Amino acid sequence: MTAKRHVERNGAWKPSRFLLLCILVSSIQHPVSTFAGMPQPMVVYYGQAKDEYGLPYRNGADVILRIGTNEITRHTINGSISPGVNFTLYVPIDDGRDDTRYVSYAATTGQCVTIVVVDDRGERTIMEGAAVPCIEHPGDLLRINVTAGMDADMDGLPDEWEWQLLLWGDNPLYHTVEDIVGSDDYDGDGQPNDDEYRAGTFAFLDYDYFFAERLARTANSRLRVEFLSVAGKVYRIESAPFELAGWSFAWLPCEYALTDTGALQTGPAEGTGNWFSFYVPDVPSNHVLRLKVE
Ligand SMILES: [Ca+2]
Ligand SMILES: [Ca+2]
Ligand SMILES: [Ca+2]
Repeated sequence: MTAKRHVERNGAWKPSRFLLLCILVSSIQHPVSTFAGMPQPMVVYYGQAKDEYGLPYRNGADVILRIGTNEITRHTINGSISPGVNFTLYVPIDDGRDDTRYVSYAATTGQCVTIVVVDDRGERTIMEGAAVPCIEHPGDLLRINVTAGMDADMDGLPDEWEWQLLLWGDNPLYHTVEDIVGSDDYDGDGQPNDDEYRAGTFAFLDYDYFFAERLARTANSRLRVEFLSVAGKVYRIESAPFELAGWSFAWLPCEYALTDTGALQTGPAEGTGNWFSFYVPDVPSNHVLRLKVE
């Protein structure tokens, strides 16, 4: 018997036993709601952690996320998860309906977090500390690349990397970290300091810079583009119609394979620390290629 039929027969609404049973069962199914918050979709911080020289960690480091002094979660780096991503930090989110969390280490929206790296030299603060986003919405995926270095002169280059130029280079014009500027070309090899930092080449050696060292047609009629890669760095190859006017190119990802007969793919590839080749099929005439590193 439903509540509606009960009203029709007696003229006044009375809860039926069935309805009472439903209310009772409902309260039994969710007893936790009156004692603690409810879980919401996790927030995920992910990205690439690099050392003070801009080299992606391959192993031997933990990325830790804290709220205040409480550790919420950590990721022990063991290679890459995908090109350019070597950590994910899953943050459990509580709906914050009261002061009791559904798990003790759950966060709530509006809280801000800190990220640190622990490597073989201990705990390291990250250069991007002020850029780490706070928790705003359950289920957010938040990309943040982190660098375990210092940047006292706030030029985006780790000071440790800049000191390397001063210690190993011989350019008499530079004496302090403040003298090193990203847009300058310390070693005069044609590539600015910040490009060499990004590529992982030595910005104090004029014979070390990022370029395709070999271009060759293969037995399978593909174009082999070979370069010296840095482990963990992300590489892309793109093509565009050659336009003389304005030298503006409409770059698009280029199909490539990792061997001469391998399956074609697009998207990023991750460096190995050794010689690396893109095998590009059928480059249309009047097209140009470019090789990128992040
Ligand atoms: Ca700096
Ligand atoms: Ca240079
Ligand atoms: Ca160089």
